[in-house]
Amino acid sequence: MRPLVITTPIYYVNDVPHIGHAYTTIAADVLARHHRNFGRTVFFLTGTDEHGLKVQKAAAERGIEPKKHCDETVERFMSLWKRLNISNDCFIRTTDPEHIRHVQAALDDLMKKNEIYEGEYEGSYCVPCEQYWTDKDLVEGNCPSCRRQVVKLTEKNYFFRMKNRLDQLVDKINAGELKIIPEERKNEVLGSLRSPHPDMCISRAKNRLAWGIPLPFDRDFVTYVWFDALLNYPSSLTYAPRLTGNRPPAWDESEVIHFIGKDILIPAHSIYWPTMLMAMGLSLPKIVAHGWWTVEGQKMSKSLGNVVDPNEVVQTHGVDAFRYFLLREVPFGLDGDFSIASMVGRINHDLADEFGNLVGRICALVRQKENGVLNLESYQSDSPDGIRFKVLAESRQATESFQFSVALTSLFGLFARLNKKINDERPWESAEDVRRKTLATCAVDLARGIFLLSAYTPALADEAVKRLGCGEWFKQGPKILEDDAVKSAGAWKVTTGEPLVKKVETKSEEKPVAKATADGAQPQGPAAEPGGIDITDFQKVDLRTARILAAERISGSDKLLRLSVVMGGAEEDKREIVAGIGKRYEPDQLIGKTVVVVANLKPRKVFGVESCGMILAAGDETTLHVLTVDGEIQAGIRVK
Ligand code: ME8
Repeated sequence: MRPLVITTPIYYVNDVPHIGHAYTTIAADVLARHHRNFGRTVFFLTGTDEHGLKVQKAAAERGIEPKKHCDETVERFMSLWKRLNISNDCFIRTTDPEHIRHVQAALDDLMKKNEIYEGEYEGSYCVPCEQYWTDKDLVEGNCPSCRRQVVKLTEKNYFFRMKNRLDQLVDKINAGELKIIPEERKNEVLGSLRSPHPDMCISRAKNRLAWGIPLPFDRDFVTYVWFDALLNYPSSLTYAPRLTGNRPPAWDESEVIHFIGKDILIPAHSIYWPTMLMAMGLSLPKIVAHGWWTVEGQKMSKSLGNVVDPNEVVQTHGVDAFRYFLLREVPFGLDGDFSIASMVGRINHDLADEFGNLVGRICALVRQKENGVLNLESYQSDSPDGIRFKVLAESRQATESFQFSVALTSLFGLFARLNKKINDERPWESAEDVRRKTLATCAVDLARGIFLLSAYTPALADEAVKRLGCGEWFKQGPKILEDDAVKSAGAWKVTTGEPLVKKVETKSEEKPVAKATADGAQPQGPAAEPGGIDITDFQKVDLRTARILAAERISGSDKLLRLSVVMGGAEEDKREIVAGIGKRYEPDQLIGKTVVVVANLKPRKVFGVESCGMILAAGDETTLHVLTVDGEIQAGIRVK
């Protein structure tokens, strides 16, 4: 069977990784682990996209070199993937010297083949933002970022001959040579290909954007970031051995699967990338585009302050609960909504009650009734619920066709059936031969389920295997799924102990929260919570540093000020907050201050102005002081 190359997008190094990035990477990891478990050679790539204007600007704001900025921010991704148990074979950064050389060699080669030509680019340019925008990006004819007027500019640039390949691309999609999954996304791509697409402009003038890969044939230009970034997929295969010591397979002899979110399917992965591959004479991949996560019904955004940091989620609920939840909750391909309450539901019901409890009760019964050693000779392979083989095969098939939630549903269906079998057959009081049959059959089938589950929740699966004492048997790999594998299973020495999966206390969430009083004002003082609140309650409040850029009085009110604050480097990090501090502060006194805001309050209208957050202050209307921070600190940093 051909080796498998599995990739994630290479994420923008400037971003703070959130559940969206974690989702794609975990899904890719599950597929990689699954195929490795079944003996297939897998090479799994992830990394960061480090060139471009945003990085250049962020570094300039910090007064450091872009590469140094990237070296610092890339750590967020590297450490998160370690923490989430991601088994990538290589981590590529587009600033790796080998990648830069690879991109330049590809450009040279395409230039020689006349796939790249010099032409004129005409576009709408925003002078303050130093950025070209397409007509469809413009907002009422203005720059979508700063809303100022754009100017029409025409300048020399280099283009990749993409247009002429589009008919061929449609044929290849229809023939299944380029696979786009799921089907609806494939149809969207075909729909988009019915409209004209111009050749791709692959250069950016260096005097405006210096932080990029210089074009080898014209040093006044750097490479367009998407052209550079997409090439990471084959380029990293060429130098992975230096990074990791692992020898990757060659592109053309592998099956390549790109996991991406639906945001970067059209045009980047479904039009630019396959036409680039065609021009380079490389084979076409499979593209799997998943849906979009929102948080408690809202789009995740820094300005709404609702970006979920996976580090915080796993700190409280554990890595495997997070991995399980993301892939179980939403059919892959569809959009999903993240909430801690739904995750807790899954932990308590699926992981603790269904799975952890099954492992725990089998081990406890074996300890009580069999002196802790499970003899497998009584395994009943012809048991009426031999349906298990069908379930295991279905689950395997679902994982391999990217239907992760279906795969988990069938596995947990098997666990539920085994729990029911124990309830029905009552091994704690049945005759010895019956009891042994029940326990051996349930334990073996549970272990087979764990084999398939291990790609999803590797640490939990390892612990369950230890408890069941079947580690040696597991070393046979997928053979254990075969009917007669029990013959070689030996005897298992079980271990009992703490529950395998601890349930999450939900009492505090069920308690009524403090209600608004009749006149709409919030009650004074903290909500009654005997014994104090839990740390998770505190973590629900997203406190961030924010810098006040502008302040003005709201006419008609003597205490309300309208503040424009910034909480990061991007335009979307700006927001407006209405604060009742006008009796104590003049607007001018506030400009430039770094304050602390509650960033995840639902926006609400105050005096006709939408207020997105609340500034923390101590004291009453006339004596109050806004909370500031000790020393210099960036805006947008979480206050803990
Ligand atoms: O686009 N829901 O990088 P990026 C689900 N550098 N997935 C999400 C998500 C959400 N709310 N938010 C982000 C780039 N993602 C380019 C890629 S590849 C050659 C270059 C995930 O940091 C999803 O996989 O913006 C999406 O496609 C990706 O992060 C975008 O990451």
